Amino acid sequence: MPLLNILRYPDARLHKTAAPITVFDESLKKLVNDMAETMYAAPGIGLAATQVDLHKQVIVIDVSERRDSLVVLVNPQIVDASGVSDIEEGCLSVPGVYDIVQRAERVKVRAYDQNGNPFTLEAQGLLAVCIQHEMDHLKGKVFVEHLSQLKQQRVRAKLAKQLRKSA
Ligand code: K1U
Ligand code: ZN
Repeated sequence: MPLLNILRYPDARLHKTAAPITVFDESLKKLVNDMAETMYAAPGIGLAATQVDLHKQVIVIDVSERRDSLVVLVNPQIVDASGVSDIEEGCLSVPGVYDIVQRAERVKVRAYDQNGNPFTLEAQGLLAVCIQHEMDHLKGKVFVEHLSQLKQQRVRAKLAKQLRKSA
């Protein structure tokens, strides 16, 4: 199975808003499998459908050390959030850039799995931060857009340099 192509910041398609899933069918299960495979291969701890140019509310996450605890979030909604976390983030769409973003330390999320079963997940620490990071992708927001204008300019310059080197 070929891996999905991950869009690179500042691609405008990363700013599209994802639509909710209305039909839980085989094509959704295939998308989830392909996204999980792409995330594990990258390697990453999360991936939002927006990053592979599919503008649907689908997220895969695995923050476990053994890489055996896949979390699938379809149409996720944060229903409660508390505390403050300042974990350093990275992004498969912004390679080589890491920075701290202030987010909630704990979140309660309602979502569906790939079979259409609703569930509630209470998360904290890295999982909570990753959920918020991936849900930002579904809203068309990339983590560097939480940083100061100066830092964003530096990120754009760094990525432009990377692009020139690889050309
Ligand atoms: O959204 C993405 O691009 C995935 C991103 C998720 C994320 C990382 C850190 C904090 C918040 C959200 C990544 O997975 S970046 C790569 C990464 O963090 C990692 C890769 C391999 C092993 C461990 C971590
Ligand atoms: Zn990301």
